[in-house]
Amino acid sequence: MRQKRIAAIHDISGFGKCSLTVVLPILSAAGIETSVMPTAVLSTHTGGLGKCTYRDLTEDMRDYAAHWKSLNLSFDALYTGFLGSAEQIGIVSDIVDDFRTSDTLVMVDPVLADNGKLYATCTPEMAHGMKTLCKKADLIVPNLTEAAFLLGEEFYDGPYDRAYIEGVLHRLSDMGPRLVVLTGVWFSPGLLGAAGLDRDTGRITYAFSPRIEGAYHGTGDIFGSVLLAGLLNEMSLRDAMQLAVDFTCGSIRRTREAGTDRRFGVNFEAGLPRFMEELGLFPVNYRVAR
Ligand code: PXL
Repeated sequence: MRQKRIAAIHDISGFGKCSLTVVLPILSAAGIETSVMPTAVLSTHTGGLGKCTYRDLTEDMRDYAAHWKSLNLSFDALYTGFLGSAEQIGIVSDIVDDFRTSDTLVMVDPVLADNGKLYATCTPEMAHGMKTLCKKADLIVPNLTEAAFLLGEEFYDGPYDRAYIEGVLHRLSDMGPRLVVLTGVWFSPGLLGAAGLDRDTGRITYAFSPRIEGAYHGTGDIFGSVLLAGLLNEMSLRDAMQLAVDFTCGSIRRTREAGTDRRFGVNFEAGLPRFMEELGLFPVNYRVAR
């Protein structure tokens, strides 16, 4: 089997386990060659660890992509996440146009906000620009706060009902993406998970696992990486969603049991052997060339 290759366009936050420091290990463990285009370099994420350094790499990105283009590189997926400036949205949009083929899965995680609030570095201009990027995507993976920003609707905290969630899925898909996976979905207090719409089949599916209290950093990036790993390993949308929900929930459970500071990110590393086994890659069927 040919090894798949993706380009991951996210920031590097040195400490705190989110963006490229989780995307890269998870996709590599899934046997996927992962090229990275850092959008910014920070000492930590922006979620409550004090004043972080912030090196915006907007100026490098066009040349970076032009170099890749000169090497004739092709990608099975382009996976974008946290962007460092409003200008980067247009640059990433051009990169999508340059590298997309009929076989490329363009996955946009519109990293903007959580729990009803924009992240510290995200401006309303970025929220607006992110809409245009989402229009180009095959798959978007917003949480419910991001969905509200994209749709220009009021965010409200759950519990949600199916009519609301399914309406949001359809309204987001009407913007352009064929596949929409919404995170942070709950109908009753004990279960938390994701809802997905495949517009080609019209099917809506759900994946849940037991809710563990508390907001942990980087879990959206972990969810997105596992989802993409599942899809590129030929799983159905539903199975990839369940894999991603279970992996994320396991990472949070381990971290809560260890009593780790929530801002430090979650222990996803201990879940990697089982994850590889579920993808059929470990221990006996390692399909990627040894
Ligand atoms: O996980 C999303 C994310 C990515 N990158 C940076 C962040 C955050 C969320 O706070 O601050 C720098």
